[in-house]
Amino acid sequence: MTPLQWQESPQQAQPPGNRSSAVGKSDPWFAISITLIGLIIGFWLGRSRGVIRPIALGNPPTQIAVPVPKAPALAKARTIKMTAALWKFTPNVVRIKQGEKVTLEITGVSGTHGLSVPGLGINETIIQGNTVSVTLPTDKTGTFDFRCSIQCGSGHADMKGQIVIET
Ligand SMILES: [Cu+2]
Repeated sequence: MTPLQWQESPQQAQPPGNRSSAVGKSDPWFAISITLIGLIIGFWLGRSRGVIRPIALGNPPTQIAVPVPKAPALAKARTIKMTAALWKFTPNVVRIKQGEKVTLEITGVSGTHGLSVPGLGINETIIQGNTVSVTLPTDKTGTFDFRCSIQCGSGHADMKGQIVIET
């Protein structure tokens, strides 16, 4: 047949109103079905790609310990300067706290001396013009005598003092 002979089929000829009312009855169910299918597919895809994860019941998260900050006074290192001269250590009494980080800096002013602290395992030689640094162990408390350990002349026996470590 020729294009001119073409006729609308009865269904196509129906007025739009009739058609929409016929489809309108099934519309809510169709929408609900599509929505449900969409949700199921979406959920399944999410699970399979790890986007949705089941709630972990057995394994608590790994705990990472945060270091406990020390008291500021103890955490900060302290340097105590001392001089060794003929014939005295200055200062000759050093007071520090248990656990404190202390470096003793001894400078030789005159003569050659030795700083010996038997109770703390320290014995250093201090030559005139030089500076020696010693880290003091502060884990135990007490009064630790020190003395010059090198024969330095007539006042050698006077060269003594104490390191006092307090709680
Ligand atoms: Cu001496």
